Amino acid sequence: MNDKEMLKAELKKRTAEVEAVVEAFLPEETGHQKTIFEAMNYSVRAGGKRLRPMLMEETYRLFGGNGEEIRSFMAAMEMIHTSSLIHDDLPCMDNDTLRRGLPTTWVKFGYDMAVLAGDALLIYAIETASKAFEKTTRPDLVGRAIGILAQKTGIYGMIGGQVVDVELTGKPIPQEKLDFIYRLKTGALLEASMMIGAVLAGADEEEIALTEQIASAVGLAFQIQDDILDVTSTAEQLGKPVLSDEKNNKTTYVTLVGIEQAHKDVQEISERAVQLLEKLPGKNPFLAGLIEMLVTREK
Ligand code: GRG
Repeated sequence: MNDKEMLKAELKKRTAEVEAVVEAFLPEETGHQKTIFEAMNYSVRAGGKRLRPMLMEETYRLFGGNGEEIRSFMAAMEMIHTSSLIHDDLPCMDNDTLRRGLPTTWVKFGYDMAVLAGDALLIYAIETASKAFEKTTRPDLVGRAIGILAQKTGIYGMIGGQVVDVELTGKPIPQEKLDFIYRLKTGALLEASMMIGAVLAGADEEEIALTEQIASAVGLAFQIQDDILDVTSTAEQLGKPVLSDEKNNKTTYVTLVGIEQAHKDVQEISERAVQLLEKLPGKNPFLAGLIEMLVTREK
């Protein structure tokens, strides 16, 4: 096996391990409110790359973490990510009917239940993260990690980014605002994932700040790559070249700078991330490989 194949095989194994962790924290589907449990679990179980909990765990390991408390945060992070996807797919947002190859939550359970499933997963994520207090000798670190989780999800993080994105849909977006949207909407949860790994493993302030910078670069490169893939897959579907996200009438990085420049920027930003990663005290070759693979992914 060459390096790329080995990394892929390792990724498959680790994805299955992360899925088992997330699964362990999902609610049981019984009781009068059973429908909400079903809608939550359906959405979380629908698949996905499980990238955020994986980055969290790998960062935790890089800083020497070896406890159990990371598990509830990994599950919480995937729940928050899923809650955002459920709301993002709603008719009042992107109005998407398919996600991860399956009917979206609102199509399957109705608009009302999808709103509630997103809300439920968001708050159940905090309940889940709080379970880490039972597994730690450092409640101060768990408390700080919960703070990061909330801050990077909320108005100064993902939700803040989504607000600007929604407001500017269909309008021209200057580069500076697009950067803001990407850094918050996509970047903030990746930052939280890696920072929480570092915090729980006992990293110092300088290391936590460096980790945030690495994750921010990964987030930006990841979102630009997403835009590139949107353009190339739409072009494939339509059988003609396209330059923008024609489906959603959205300004993207590719519309602003063109596809060639977008490719170059992804390369440059991801190289910066890998260089910064090398400055951290520990080594985790899988984490470096994972970052590389994410930003060069082809679907
Ligand atoms: C209810 C918490 C909550 C939020 C509502 C809708 C909204 C606010 C925010 C939307 C945020 C959003 C959808 C950002 C896009 C981030 C992104 C690149 C998603 C795709 O991530 P992948 O590729 O997906 O990791 P998989 O399917 O692999 O998990």
